[in-house]
Amino acid sequence: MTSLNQKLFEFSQEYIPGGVNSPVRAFKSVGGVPIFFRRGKGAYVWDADNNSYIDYVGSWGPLILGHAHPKVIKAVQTAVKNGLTFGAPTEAELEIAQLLCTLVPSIEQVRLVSSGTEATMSAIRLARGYTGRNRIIKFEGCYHGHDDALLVKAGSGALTLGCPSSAGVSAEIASYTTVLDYNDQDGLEKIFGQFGEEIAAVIVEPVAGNMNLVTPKPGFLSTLRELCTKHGSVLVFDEVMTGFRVGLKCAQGIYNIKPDLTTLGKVIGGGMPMAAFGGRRDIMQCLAPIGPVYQAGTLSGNPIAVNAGLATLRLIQVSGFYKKLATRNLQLTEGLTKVAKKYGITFCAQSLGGMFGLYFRSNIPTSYAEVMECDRKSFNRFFHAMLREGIYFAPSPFEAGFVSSAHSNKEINSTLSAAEKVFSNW
Ligand code: KE4
Repeated sequence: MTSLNQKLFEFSQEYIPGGVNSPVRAFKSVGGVPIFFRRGKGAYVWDADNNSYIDYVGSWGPLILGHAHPKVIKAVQTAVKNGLTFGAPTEAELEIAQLLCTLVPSIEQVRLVSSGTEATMSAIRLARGYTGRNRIIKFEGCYHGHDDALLVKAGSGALTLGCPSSAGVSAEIASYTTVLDYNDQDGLEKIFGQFGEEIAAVIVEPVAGNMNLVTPKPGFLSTLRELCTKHGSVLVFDEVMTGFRVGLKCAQGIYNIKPDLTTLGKVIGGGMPMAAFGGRRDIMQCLAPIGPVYQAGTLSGNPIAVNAGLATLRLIQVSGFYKKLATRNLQLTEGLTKVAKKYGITFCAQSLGGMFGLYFRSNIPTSYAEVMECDRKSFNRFFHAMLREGIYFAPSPFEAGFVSSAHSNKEINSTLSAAEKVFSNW
């Protein structure tokens, strides 16, 4: 019997390319029919056929408090009564700007936008405007949204679909983007030796989450910082995913590296369309209307999104929030690793704050090349088997996973029981 989900997907392909509004949702790499969700509450989501799942995607990172947190919902309900948008300054924008500048030490000034892509696109333009240079450095497997200059050997959906360098990006634009290997310190030193004074910016995910989870090797980020300082290049930490996900001071606080610019998104909007870029005052002062670098947005700083973000940012500051999140996350990754080992399955996992990586390989990957050695068939088999048990992981081997404060012992234990059943029948 065709499920409602299947009917909806067939129908949606009539009106939406691939039936989805973002490629990574299409289940292309895992196969099968994407799930149409109707409702979410806490750690759970329900699909169109009313099947429930424990959700480890959390809308790709924003839902650090879980779905429909009462205090976030209340903040949105209160805000909408006063109108949806003004296209003019509001006090809420000032409050969240002040809060972001307080929580993230490297951010002296910040500009709000509506998506992570807007944040990274604007940060790159700002770095080019500030330095008067064109060349940017990015890393293979890192994804920074779909701006032309950054869709070169990108991760996430681009990698999932096997088109890391998209059609439609002109060769001229791509020629200013140099791609290096993540964690390749020697490659960094070489490229700066060659082009140092031409490099406007280096943009990096300080913890990579778009080629699955890959953490920086000791020295990688500090070498980046030293070389950018030496050559007058802008160091951009793309913390759209890691911002307030890996800790209250973001990845830059964990690794104690101060970037020149930081991009944020996901968690800061609490599930609503909101992102931001910010950093050194002297760089941010180059932005219109006071500087020559133009950047704008009709719904930038939208009061509904800002209030959802403020409610979220207040709750993650509660003492012990990240300790509990990391403990829960570790319980999941250590538990999965233990069960896989019990049945002799080549599998490993790691966690950092509220994000995790699952890998069908014998040890934790530290580079794009090592991620590509993961057994994708096993991942796909695991993904669908766990889905049948009511556990929803990211539908791609090139995505990180996320736990929320709504994931309790109950959800972790249910997940590990499901994994026991799946791996025992491997
Ligand atoms: P958005 O434009 O999708 O809001 O943000 C782009 C972006 C920028 N930087 C980083 C580090 C990101 O992870 C993202 C977006 N992440 C993907 C998931 N890995 C979004 C999911 C999707 O494309 O549908």
